[in-house]
Amino acid sequence: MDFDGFKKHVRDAAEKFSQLDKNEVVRLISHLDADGIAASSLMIKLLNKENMKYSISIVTQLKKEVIDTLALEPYKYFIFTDLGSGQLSYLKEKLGDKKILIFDHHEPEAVESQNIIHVNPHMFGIDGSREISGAGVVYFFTKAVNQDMEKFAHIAVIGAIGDVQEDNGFSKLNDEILKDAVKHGNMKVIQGLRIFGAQTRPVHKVLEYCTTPYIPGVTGSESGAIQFLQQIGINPKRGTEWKKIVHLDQEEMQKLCTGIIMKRLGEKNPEEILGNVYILPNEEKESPTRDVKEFSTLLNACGRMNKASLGIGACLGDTKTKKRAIQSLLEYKKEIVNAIKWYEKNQNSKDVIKKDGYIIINARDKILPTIAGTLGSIISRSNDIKDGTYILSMADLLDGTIKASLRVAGLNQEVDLRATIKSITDRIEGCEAGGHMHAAGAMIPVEKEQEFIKIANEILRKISLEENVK
Ligand SMILES: [Mn+2]
Repeated sequence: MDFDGFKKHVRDAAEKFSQLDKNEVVRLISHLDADGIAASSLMIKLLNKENMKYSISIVTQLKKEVIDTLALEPYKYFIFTDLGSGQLSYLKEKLGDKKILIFDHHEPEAVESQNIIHVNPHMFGIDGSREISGAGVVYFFTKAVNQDMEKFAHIAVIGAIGDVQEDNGFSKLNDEILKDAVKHGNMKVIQGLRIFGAQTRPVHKVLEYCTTPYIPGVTGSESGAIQFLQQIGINPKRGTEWKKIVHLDQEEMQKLCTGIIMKRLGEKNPEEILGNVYILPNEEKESPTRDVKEFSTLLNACGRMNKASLGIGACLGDTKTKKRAIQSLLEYKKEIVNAIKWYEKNQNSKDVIKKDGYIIINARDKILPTIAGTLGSIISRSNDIKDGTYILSMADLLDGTIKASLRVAGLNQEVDLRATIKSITDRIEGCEAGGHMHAAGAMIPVEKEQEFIKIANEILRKISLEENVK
């Protein structure tokens, strides 16, 4: 891993950026997830500082059609953040006469990119899936242009956590960013319970929903969680209200940590639940923007509710926008509840194929396409689903394509979901597959819907039969 080479490359890119004509409007395109929103926020901050104007779009995927549309636009400068490296050749083909800047951490396409300012850790043997996020790449670049950007390092940490790059600490590049954030007083790392929702959810709910790590007898059971709290001597309520983790005093916190570890004694690393917790100390207490993990969830929700701009505003610290972003988090949760209700009501209809070993759900326009994967994940965690069951969920996008997501039930399943969904899409023309081992997805032209379901049926049946034999 050539960290020095990467840094030098970043400085070169900054140098070239400084030579751009400040009177040109920059066209900025970023990815829809938390990291992409964080990345674009940092870029916007820099463009503001440099007195440059911009026009921004946030997209789920940099599909060919998106690039085709961009090619028709009058802009001279195009900046891509948290995406673009995988589309180098098509970008060159369509936007070849424009100035292109790409700041990404996804595996790049293996083509020459001389005319493109392309910054990607993979070019220096640095693993972009673990070592640095899209927001992190943008952070190093913006800091090289303007040292003052160091004050916004915490935004890059939110991006890295959104992309699940934290594993009870960070590796080199992300760690450097974290140190900058701490130095400027915008982030605090404390030792505590590494479970989601400490600032915002009742303690018993946090425990009930805690799947990583798993707490035997508590995870998945509300009554189990309440009983557990009573057993270890914690009153789950204060007055008429449920207590949150942030309400616990030191003694209660100690009881809770010990209690969870005791419950987990039979598991691999019973103490895994303790460790680094990342706090944004300048954010209000009990707000979903105080805990970095919750903040990244907030950004994700904004993106999925088609309100990425609110997420950007929240990153940039605009108080009013932050309130609206939190509002869309609530709407997002409502959409998820609606999706679950739809599934429960329709699970025996023709829209759901339920077989031994797999479930195929075609929600069409009944659920938000951006939460099809989330619905699949929730179903995969429900108690009445056997471990190893595949869940394929589909919903219609507005542009004549269908978004499909593949998940599998049970923790530690040794499966490669990306390979599985690819084996389906490879047999159908015009389909694109993506994702990784534990969560994968595909885009299918609407006219191939039935063909996709038929082949998915075949392949998932075959895989589940093979796994039953093992
Ligand atoms: Mn990313």
